[in-house]
Amino acid sequence: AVKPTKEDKFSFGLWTVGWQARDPFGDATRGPIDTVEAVHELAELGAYGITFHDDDLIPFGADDSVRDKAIADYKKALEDTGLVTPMVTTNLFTQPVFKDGGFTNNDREIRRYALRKVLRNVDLAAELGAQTYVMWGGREGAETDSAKDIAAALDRMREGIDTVAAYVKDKGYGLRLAIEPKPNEPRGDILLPTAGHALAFIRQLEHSDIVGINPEVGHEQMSNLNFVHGIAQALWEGKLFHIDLNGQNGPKFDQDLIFGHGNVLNAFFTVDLLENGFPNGGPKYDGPRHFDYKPLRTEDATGVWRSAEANMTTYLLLKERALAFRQDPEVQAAMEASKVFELGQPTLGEGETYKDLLADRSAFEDFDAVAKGAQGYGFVHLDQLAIEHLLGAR
Ligand code: 3MF
Ligand code: MG
Ligand code: MG
Ligand code: MG
Repeated sequence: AVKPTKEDKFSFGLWTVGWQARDPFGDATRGPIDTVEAVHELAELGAYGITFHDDDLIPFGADDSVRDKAIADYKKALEDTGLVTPMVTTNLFTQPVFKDGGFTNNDREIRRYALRKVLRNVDLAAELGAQTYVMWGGREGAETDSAKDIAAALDRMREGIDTVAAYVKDKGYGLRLAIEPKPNEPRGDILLPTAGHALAFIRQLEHSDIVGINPEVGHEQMSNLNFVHGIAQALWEGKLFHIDLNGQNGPKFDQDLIFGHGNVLNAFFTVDLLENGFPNGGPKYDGPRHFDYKPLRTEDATGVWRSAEANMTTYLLLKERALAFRQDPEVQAAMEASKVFELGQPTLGEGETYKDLLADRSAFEDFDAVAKGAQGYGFVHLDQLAIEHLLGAR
């Protein structure tokens, strides 16, 4: 049951298994990974997809012949393995030119260059048949409140994203754009820091119809937020276009641990929502289960592939337990007793208006607030059932 197959729709960023483990205090502990080898290894392990930043596949500044060869080799590896590329993204953060950002750099020439870099890679994404184009603005931010006009920066962000969206529509690419929120790191503060900020920003776009979000477990948890609530609100708005799964232990630097190797109970409910949907129905996620993690710096090549496998195994184990949890009659009864399904009923009756509500004495004048205040909800019992399922005790 825990052997991944292509139907599970697991995908990995090329930069995840390819991470050489350079950190702010230490050099690389591993050598570079060959793209073709990575495609073959991931296919072997049971993944269905691989994703990349332009610079992961094609070295920054490479001439056309190097670029063409890198793309041709990659395409051949995809053909040989049956792996697909569901998502593509741009690196607007590694090179010194982007140290003050891409779309929101104070320097206008750099903003124009950043846009061209994105449009060029959007063409490649479309050529490879990707469905989603992710935008993580890692350098779109500041360390100082004096040097960045936030209103102007948001104007430029909107301009940049709308320009890319207009291009995608004009070209008939059928791609959707997904903003990836993150509160900080590498910038002291990053614009659109949480899922909620990004969802609100999207409403200001001209082309908001093809723009959604790509939330990452660790990014929301770095802000001490509940990841399940974040993706739930995005799903509810029809805006969960893609997802970055990984692990994090509370608010600290971006850990990028293996999925589940962190807040495991929240990981359980993440999988429960993705696989089982909302208890009262509603939109369901059917996109890739994409892992954006880093193999620990302590690992060698063997450890890298073990860690890739561990993401998928953990997901499948959680899926098995989440399905058992929802199917357990005791859990269903506990959810009923906790009034989880009652929340799915509209507060006003069918056709009822506030006038009827005002006329309903049982709603207020005759309502016994003291008695209702004394009732228990049984949430602890329900959550304990979840823990017992998670621990394999049921
Ligand atoms: C950084 C990230 C990024 C994004 C990627 C877009 C380098 O914390 O999460 O990974 O996921 O740029 O997909
Ligand atoms: Mg990240
Ligand atoms: Mg992360
Ligand atoms: Mg990410």
